[in-house]
Amino acid sequence: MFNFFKKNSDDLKTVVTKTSETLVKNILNFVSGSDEIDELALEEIETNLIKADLGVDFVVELTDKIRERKIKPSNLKDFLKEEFKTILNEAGNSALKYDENRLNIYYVVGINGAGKTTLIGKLANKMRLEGKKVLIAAGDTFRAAAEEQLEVWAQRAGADIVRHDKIDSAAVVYEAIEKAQNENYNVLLVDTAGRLQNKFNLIEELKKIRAVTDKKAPGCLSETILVLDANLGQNGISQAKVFLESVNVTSCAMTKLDGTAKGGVILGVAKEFKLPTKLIGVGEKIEDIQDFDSNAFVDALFS
Ligand SMILES: Nc1nc2c(ncn2[C@@H]2O[C@H](COP(=O)(O)OP(=O)(O)OP(=O)(O)O)[C@@H](O)[C@H]2O)c(=O)[nH]1
Ligand SMILES: [Mg+2]
Repeated sequence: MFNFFKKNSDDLKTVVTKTSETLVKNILNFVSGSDEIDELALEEIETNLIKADLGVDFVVELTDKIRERKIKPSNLKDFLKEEFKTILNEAGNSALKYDENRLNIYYVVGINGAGKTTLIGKLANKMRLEGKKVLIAAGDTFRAAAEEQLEVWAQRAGADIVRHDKIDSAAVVYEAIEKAQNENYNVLLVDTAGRLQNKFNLIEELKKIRAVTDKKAPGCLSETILVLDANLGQNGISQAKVFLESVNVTSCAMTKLDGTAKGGVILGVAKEFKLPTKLIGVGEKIEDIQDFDSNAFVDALFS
């Protein structure tokens, strides 16, 4: 039953169907039947790759290579596949960092509505099924009803939660770390506020949480996970820049990959920020989370 999350490659193929059309199929169809890739075809390739949210710089780099190396239509598929795998692997291709001999703290950050709280619920459930003892800190003390929403997820996942209405998030995290240490939890997941109306306050709050963690549980911060909504594509990246620039983000969770044509943004994030995607959200249910496997992702795009 613990393989319940290891969706097979057919499922991943279904998830990336639309992305695959924009990113790969349209391009390959356009050049098929030609002997060479001329300027018109290159323009078409460029337009499609930009539409697929790869990021302009990366797209220009790819089309330059196609031109310089005189890639033939029959070799375009292998060329793109290789390039995509290289970019993803350069950013890193590993699971979330986890040390079984200590408490593992994960901060979950990102803009409003990206899917942070949902991801925490799914991740708590996944980790519980892996046999880990999981505590959640309700660090979003800002948005009304945020803590109730998190509590529902915690119950579903069989995880415990530390929450306090209306006190500051660093105080919640302080109390959660104390509980986690006293009661030997393996994992502490920290939900955070996503509001961007006041960037300064948001970042100050995250820095305070960080200071509390470094003092009370030095060396225990395993990952700072940036949650991005795949539907926002490149826009999501620009909105999340505030996090990339001011807190030490170590990995990305790409949510709402189900049904979007903008899944190419995973490549954009890898290219622009050398940020590995380690988790993907593929639906609204608790089991709709997968470890990201870059080779399987690229294979699914081209299958
Ligand atoms: N289809 C789909 N929907 C998702 C996924 N992840 C989250 N959602 C939906 O996205 C919406 C926002 O999710 P939340 O988890 O509340 O987002 P948040 O980042 O915590 O939002 P704030 O607390 O307001 O900053 C909810 O309706 C979720 O059901 C996913 O992988 N697929
Ligand atoms: Mg939330």
